[in-house]
Amino acid sequence: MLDLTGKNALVTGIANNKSIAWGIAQQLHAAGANLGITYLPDEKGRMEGKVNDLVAPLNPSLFLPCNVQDEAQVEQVFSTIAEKWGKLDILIHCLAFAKRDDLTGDFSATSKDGFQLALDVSAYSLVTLARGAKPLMTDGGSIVTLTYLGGARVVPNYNVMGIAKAALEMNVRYLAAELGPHSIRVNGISAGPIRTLASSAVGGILDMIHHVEEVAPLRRTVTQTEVGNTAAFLCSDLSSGMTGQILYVDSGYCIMGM
Ligand code: 0WE
Repeated sequence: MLDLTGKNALVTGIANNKSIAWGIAQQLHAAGANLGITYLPDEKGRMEGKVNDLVAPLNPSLFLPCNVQDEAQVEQVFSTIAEKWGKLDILIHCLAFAKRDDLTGDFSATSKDGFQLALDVSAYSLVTLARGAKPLMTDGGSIVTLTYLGGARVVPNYNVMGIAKAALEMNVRYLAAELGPHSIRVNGISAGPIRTLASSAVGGILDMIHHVEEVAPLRRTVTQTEVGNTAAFLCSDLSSGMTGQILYVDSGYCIMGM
């Protein structure tokens, strides 16, 4: 059975109870993992309070600020893990950001700073976190990131995020090749569209969801829990032979041509 008891898992990307990272954290907890949670700090500490209240039932043994654009904060996260846990087994990367203006209109209008911001937060951050995790994954480990079909095919308006996800998916493969000899596996989950804080800010997300409900083989969208269960599988020994893969958890949508 799927058993993560005795495993230390760091989960990034929880913003609220709709976050995919929240679905993952709950399933890792249900499988017995010991959790560390990071949140994106803001000036007023509102995010810290909200996320802290949300995750309290999962009894995280670490709760830390982590803005991936600030390498000093990332170093602080891993030095705390080294001190408090001694080793890390699981790293969940569920982070993305692009400017709203860059998620609509002409892709060719994407500015250099908008492009760099999206790739920095959404793709380079996996490299930063993997570098920090590597020396702590002394018993081997599993790194899981979240991607989307728009990184492999053209999805209207996904624009610069598509390029960021393409880079992220290639990061998965290069990291898997480097870390495999250390028994660290790196995989991605390509989730179908889900209503979250990020996706709800995007115009037309409801139309996309209705489209999936009409054409995907399962005739419905996927849930945060389903993505969480796949993440738990990728973190467990049940997937011990898999690395460098992108798993589609999308009701089968991506197999369709029409
Ligand atoms: O990866 C994502 C969300 C990415 C995202 C969303 C936002 C909205 C608010 C990144 N940055 C921002 N920045 C903001 O200011 N998804 C897979 C969800 C998503 O986003 C889309 C989608 C889908 C699906 C954007 C356009 C078209 C489809």
